[in-house]
Amino acid sequence: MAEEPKNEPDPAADPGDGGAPAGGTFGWALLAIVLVGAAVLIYASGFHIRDANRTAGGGTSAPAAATSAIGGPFQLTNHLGQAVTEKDFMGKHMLVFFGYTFCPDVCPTTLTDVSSALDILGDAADKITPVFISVDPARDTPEHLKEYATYFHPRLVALTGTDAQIAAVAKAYRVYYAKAKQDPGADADDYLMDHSSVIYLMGPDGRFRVHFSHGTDPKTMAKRIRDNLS
Ligand SMILES: [Cu+2]
Repeated sequence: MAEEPKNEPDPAADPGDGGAPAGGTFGWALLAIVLVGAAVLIYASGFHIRDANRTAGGGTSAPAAATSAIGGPFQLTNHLGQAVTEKDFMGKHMLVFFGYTFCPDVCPTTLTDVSSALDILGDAADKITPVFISVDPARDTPEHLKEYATYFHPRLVALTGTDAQIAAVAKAYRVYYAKAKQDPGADADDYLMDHSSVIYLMGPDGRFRVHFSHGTDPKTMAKRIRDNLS
């Protein structure tokens, strides 16, 4: 009854078993491992690119860790010259966009798209306040914003403030802005602003819901907004 198979050497594990054939097998195995590794890398990088595109362009909810801190308290002045805070916008969704009225392309396009999306939403658009926050308070006075707002949407609220107030709200929304380099001979008042072009949908509680990148078509925007209305 005594069995001692465990003590027997396993022939399959014998490394001295035939040089050339074993080396060939090992070579193919190595190649397979390399190929699988490459496939994994390609897949991983492809996924990363796709994910980055989605975050940048699709209007999908961004990862909670990156977005939970978007938004917050602010003190600004609206286009009627009234002081407002984030509390004045609670109870409705805010569709927030940062820009400036002298912007030659991005801002007018975005505001047109936002207005179109609200039109597509019909009655549901009443639950949303479109908000334009200036990153160029030096030129965007309330009077100037009032005139500008009427070009786009009758309910568009345009906000400006002191340099410090604008810096604070931009930081809260993680928006970048800076005066672009001027041409050497240009007027002091003749300048462009670089700025983030993300549109944020905030909930009636003031919390971030989804964002849209510049160029999101109004239909897509309207659908995503509708999905996020509470
Ligand atoms: Cu702009």
